[in-house]
Amino acid sequence: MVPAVSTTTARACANIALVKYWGKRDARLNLPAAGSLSLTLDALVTTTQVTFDPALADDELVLDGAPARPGELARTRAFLDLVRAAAAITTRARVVSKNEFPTASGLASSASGYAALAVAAAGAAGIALGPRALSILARQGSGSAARSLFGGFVRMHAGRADDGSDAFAEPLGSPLTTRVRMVIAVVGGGAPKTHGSRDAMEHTAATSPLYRAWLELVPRDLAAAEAALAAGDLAQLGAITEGNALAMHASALAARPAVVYWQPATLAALAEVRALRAGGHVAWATMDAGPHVKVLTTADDATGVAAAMRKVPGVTEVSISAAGGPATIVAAGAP
Ligand code: 2P0
Repeated sequence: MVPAVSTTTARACANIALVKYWGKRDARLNLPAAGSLSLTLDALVTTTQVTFDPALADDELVLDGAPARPGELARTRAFLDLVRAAAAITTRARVVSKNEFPTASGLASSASGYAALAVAAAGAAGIALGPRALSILARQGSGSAARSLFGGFVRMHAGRADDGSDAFAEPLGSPLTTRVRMVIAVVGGGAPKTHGSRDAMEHTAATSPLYRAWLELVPRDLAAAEAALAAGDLAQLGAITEGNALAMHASALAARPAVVYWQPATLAALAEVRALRAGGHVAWATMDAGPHVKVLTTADDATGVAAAMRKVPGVTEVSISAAGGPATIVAAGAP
């Protein structure tokens, strides 16, 4: 039994994949076609309050101070339905979510958003779920959200079960966790992305002649990245990170019609990363479903790398993140 009105607030950090998630084996349960590996980032935080309230006729969603668009509300309602089913309740909820991201970052917030929502909604509904169950729940909101339940380096398992019970993430300890930094270079002022990642990965899987090669590559990159993490070998991890992101984009570029996220400044930023490396810095690039370039580097090198990225024409904003912690409840009880 849920109390008449029940509120929980949770926070979660976004993550950037070093070995990417790009394609699904089941769209309904949102099961990834392959595993992935990410770094949770402390500078990209979503805080979400969920209030189950019997007085509500429908779910409500406020994002960054404004009522959400119908599509966003529908996706959140479907997610809350999963939580209601697990808690055996029918009460509607008010969800108030706020992103503390660098301004105009143009960065995806579905990872931190659905991780914070999973923790807050489960808490407010009164269901006690362990980290693995929360990761499975968050995955059904957004695949990358399954990883944002955890801090530091995180491994997502594709799993094999039809019901998705083995498609969850778990943290990976590494001597590199405290040493690494991610420099995020925003290209194009954070304009809305040209292709949403959900549609683009489906289109790539359906039409790209390189998609099969991508699926064959991921397990090899995952094994090598895990070995590099265990050994504390940042050069090896960086080489895998950059190669894997470019392979993901190669598969998308080969889709018909092509999925092209790159802008001229993207190429300039990637060239700067190679130049930094040639100059003796630790700097390895990765890119997601957008034109921005993220640079894996060290605490010692981060300031110099960020300064160099700021000088790249077309780069509009640069921020530095350290490894972030796990998703947590920050407040619970009556509103
Ligand atoms: C990643 N991306 O591993 C990859 C790389 C984008 C490029 O995870 O459909 O928003 O909600 O499960 O999690 C973005 O995909 O996709 C993503 P859905 P999601 O970070």
